[in-house]
Amino acid sequence: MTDINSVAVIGLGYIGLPTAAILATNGISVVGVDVNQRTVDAVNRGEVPFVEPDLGVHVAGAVSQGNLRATTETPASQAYIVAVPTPFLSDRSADLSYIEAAARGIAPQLAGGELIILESTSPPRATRHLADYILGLRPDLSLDGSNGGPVIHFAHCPERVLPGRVMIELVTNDRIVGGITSEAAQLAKDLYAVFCQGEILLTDDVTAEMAKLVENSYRDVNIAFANELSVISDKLGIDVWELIRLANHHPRVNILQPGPGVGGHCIAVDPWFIVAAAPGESRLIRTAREVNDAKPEWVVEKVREAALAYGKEPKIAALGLAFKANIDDLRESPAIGIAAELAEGLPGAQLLVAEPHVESLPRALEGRDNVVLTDTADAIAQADVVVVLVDHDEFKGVDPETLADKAIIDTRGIWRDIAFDAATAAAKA
Ligand code: SAJ
Repeated sequence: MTDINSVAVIGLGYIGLPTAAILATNGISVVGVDVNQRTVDAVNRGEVPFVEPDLGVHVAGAVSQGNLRATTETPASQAYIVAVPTPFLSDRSADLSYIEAAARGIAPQLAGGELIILESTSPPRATRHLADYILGLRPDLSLDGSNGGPVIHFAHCPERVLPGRVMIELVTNDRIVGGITSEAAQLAKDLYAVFCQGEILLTDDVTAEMAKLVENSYRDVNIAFANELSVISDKLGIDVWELIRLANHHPRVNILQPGPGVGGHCIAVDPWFIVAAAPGESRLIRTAREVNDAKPEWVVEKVREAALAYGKEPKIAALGLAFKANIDDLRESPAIGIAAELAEGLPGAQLLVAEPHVESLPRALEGRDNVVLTDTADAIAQADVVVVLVDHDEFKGVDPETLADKAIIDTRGIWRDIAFDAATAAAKA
């Protein structure tokens, strides 16, 4: 049982807002804080400023119950959850300026006894940096009472929810809670137990920070393995999807799926925080990042080869812009870079982009004479070359007959059977 009944959540983005809403619907009095007035206004109307299944119902319910409100000013509270962005800087180390800005809002409100939880994905020792920063602003406070003043508790509790399943995974996932002190870890555990039905595992702050980074690096390294296999298979003239399917019949082998590269704001970013913390030792993690980052260029080359076979003015259908299937999230999506490079680097080429989850082209593609956003059937009908960049369900349902006579570059393996049938038919003819 927690004694905390008021929480301020700093940062109302993809993680902060769901966390604020789930605490509020479980009876905690929550104030959400964001620098963006439009986000604050939307939340106060009970609305959600981005797409995430079931979040709208939670926010609307919590606001109408009176347990959730939003503001631009950090209020006094018994606990603070910091869920602000930690992008990387040009040298790929983490930019902690948003965490520091949150700390400047919290520091004047502290009276002693409060719990401050960092949820943002963070490089090793970021929680200590946050603690040092706040205690630097408030030398009357301390971690352990050693200066005779009141104590403040600091913990790291990384989020691990999958976009698209956030409201389910917030409740069902296990959580790692790392405290600078064991008392801080226990206080944070008791607070998360208000809504979390998974196991809540206690550790120290730096191990918790690394656990989050390691989870995403594990995935990055394994996707890099699949991407490397796809390039090797192409060279050897074999089907990588069949290769992986067969190898995965082994009881201890589970290879992931290749794609056009790795997107999203987590897996393509977090491994760099480990590399920055231990550059000489992070050889595999760095190489995996490089392999995945090189994949879009390889795809561009494949499309270029196919397009050049059609003469000077090829029409290319690019299917999908999102960073993964069935979502509208374009952040760090390799598909956008590939489409932009095709539009720019192939003289005379026309690009027909189909992305059923967006209504307009992103900035990297808009305003170009040779790029149009259209529907899937039209893009395919007009194209000489079709490149699949995202495995949206809509693309899986395409009529194979509409693909006859087109060159197909399927980076997600969704049309394996179509390609196989076409090859069989050609062999029989
Ligand atoms: N991808 C592949 N092949 C695969 C699996 C994924 O190419 O076999 C690509 C996807 O197409 C996408 C990228 O990887 O471009 C990332 O997609 P994802 O679904 O694997 O992960 P994210 O980025 O949506 O969410 C991850 C999750 N982390 C792990 O699964 C270890 C999530 O649990 C984290 O909370 C989230 O990062 C985060 O916020 O850190």
